[in-house]
Amino acid sequence: MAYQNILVETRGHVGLVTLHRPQALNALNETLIGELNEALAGFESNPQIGCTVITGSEKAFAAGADVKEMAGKSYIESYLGRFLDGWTRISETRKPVIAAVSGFCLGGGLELAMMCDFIIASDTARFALPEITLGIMPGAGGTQRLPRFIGKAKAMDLILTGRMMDATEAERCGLVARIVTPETLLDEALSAAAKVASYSQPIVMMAKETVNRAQETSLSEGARFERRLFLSMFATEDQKEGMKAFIEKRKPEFLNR
Ligand code: DAK
Repeated sequence: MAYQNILVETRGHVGLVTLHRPQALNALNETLIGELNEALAGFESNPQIGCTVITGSEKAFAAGADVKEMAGKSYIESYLGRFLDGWTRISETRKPVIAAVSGFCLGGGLELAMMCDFIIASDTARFALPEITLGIMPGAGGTQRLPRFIGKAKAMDLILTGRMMDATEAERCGLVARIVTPETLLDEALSAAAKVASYSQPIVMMAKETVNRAQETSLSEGARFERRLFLSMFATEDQKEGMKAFIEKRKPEFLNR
């Protein structure tokens, strides 16, 4: 499948999507989001793929939604045309997705990164939700996800001032899982993804679903959900294989069932 705004490849059991609109710092237009959804759907339905990495260029993961595409829209045109509806599908993926971020990660770019399961950043990464400077506020989950990552005080600071945060601050406050050098960013992300993909796919998917529950429910409901899925894992061959392999001091061979 030939895409205009992204590059798609597989590396072993890992899917790799590179955002590729260099002339616009990977600004996320409707076509790009549609292509990204299509690529992710392809990886979701491919049993060979266990994890996906989304990355951008060294200068920009993505500088936000495409302001030039948004600028002239009317309310009624956007509402009737379901403008920007495609964005939510990214957060509905069941297999894990890792964001590998270098350079600018702004607005919708940061919202996209936060829809991934975790962010690995290079030390050049810069994060912001600068929508306020454009006379709007974040609209792809930023006002909801950012406080869950970094707490209300810092989220308010970023959303109301529009300021940029560097990688060190982003890691310190819990937005970013790891910081690496720009040269090693892709390798680190691909090797983390390969590790995830080496485990039992259904178990990984259940673990992802369960951690995401923590964001959406009370502690007791979340723990109950965890218990149910945990016990259901004993109905899989992979649980038997994983534990048997440990006892026999060998590498497990997971069959994804
Ligand atoms: N949109 C369109 N074009 C962009 C862009 C963007 N977000 N960011 C950069 N570009 C373009 C620039 O216009 C420029 O194009 P030409 O002038 O060469 O044609 C080219 O990329 C290079 O950018 P600069 O010349 O500005 O490069 P600099 O290094 O000087 O500055 C910068 C880099 C990242 C600081 C600057 O480009 C910048 O401030 N960019 C805009 C950042 C921004 O405001 N981002 C937030 C956009 S609003 C929703 C979903 C998503 C959203 C909302 C709702 N729903 C699902 C409802 C998201 C909204 C947003 O992200």
